[in-house]
Amino acid sequence: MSAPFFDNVDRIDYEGPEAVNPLAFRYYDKDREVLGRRMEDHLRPAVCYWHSFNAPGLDMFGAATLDRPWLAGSDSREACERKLDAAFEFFEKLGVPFFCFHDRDIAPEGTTLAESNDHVSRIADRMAGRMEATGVGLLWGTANLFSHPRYAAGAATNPDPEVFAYAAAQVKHCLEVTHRLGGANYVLWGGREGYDTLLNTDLRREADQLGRFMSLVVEHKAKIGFDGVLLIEPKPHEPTKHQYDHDAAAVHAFLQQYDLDRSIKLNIEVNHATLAGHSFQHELAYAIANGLLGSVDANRGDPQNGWDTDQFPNSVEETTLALYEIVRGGGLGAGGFNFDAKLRRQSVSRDDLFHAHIGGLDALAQGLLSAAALIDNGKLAAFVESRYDGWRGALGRRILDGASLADLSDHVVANAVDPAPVSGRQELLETVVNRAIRR
Ligand code: XUL
Ligand code: CO
Repeated sequence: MSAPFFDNVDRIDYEGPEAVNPLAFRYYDKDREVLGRRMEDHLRPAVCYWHSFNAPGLDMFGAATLDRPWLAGSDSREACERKLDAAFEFFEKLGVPFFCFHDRDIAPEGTTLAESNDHVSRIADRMAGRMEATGVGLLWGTANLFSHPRYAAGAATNPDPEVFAYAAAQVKHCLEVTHRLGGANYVLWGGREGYDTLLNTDLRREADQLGRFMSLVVEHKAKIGFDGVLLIEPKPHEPTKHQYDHDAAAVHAFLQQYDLDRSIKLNIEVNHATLAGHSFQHELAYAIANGLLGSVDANRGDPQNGWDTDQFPNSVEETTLALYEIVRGGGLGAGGFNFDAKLRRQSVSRDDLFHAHIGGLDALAQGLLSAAALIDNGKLAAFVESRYDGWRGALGRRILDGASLADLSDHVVANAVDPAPVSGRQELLETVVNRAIRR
């Protein structure tokens, strides 16, 4: 079967909150100005190749369920060309500005690295043509360093240096292809960089290996003149018991330890944040507070399940809090919102891909509008500002400027200091948020 693959769907348009057409946006109106910037420029949404065009609906208990005609004979280059057609038809009809891929999503693995690289390069040539013709850009590329059995014990953190070398060679090629396609970022998810048991693991050595690997990537990026942003994507576990890039704070410490904190930023994923026991808002706030926010993988977990369910975002409260942090933090820069989200196994129809992305984009747009309302009314910011007033006063400045414990002791005794508790107003602030949410 060949294109069109989605012939029962036309271009998805914005039809407003009262629309009845399920194949239309109710809130995502890409040209609408929000706080002086187009909605599309705030969100920079991207569709991912892997969940939407590669995954056939397998799970550990059962076979493929999804209607994905382009996947027939999925190991061949011809099938990958069909997949490219399907993907670009979808990107255009949905009207998103970006997509993302792993090298192994777009082209088959060969019997040697040279053959694999050749497959990737040839598909990338076709891809460049489609990008040119449609105006759809690459938000980021990444190398799959976790599916092949050679990576079972990790890539950079593998006990075998030959595996490190193989992974380095694969990233070199994928980084160059991403550069050639004008990618805005390059992502490194440490798929199996972690351990299943400490009984066979040298933690110290593996951290140094990972630090060395990232330094090599930074060096090669400069060498080829790629001016996109390098991003590490934190995740606490799955597939390994413990992933080294556990959360934003752990990656921050790693980057500082290996002197990489000015060269690499973070790709924050919602469901990875919640797996780590954090909220999405927390991971964003941490990254922004430390100048590390790069991009976002948009999805959601299931509160009753402890794994990475990668469902499409649908909580407007969650997207509101996230966009409040992002917009106040200065925006996503070269980053965007990549839908690293997959359909449920029973959502077998091809057009379910549209319903999922329309819902996800509307949830982001509702979050953006709600965040803008919170920023406009200024209540949260004013409260936080006034809460720290004392730190702008004489005592606060003295403490930060170097008062010693003895100085502070003298101050408390001399002035009979006796601070009274002040309300943190949590419930009031939660209501401020709820009242701003655009449902
Ligand atoms: C896995 C995950 C990856 C990365 C890219 O949980 O999120 O798809 O986003 O390798
Ligand atoms: Co991801």
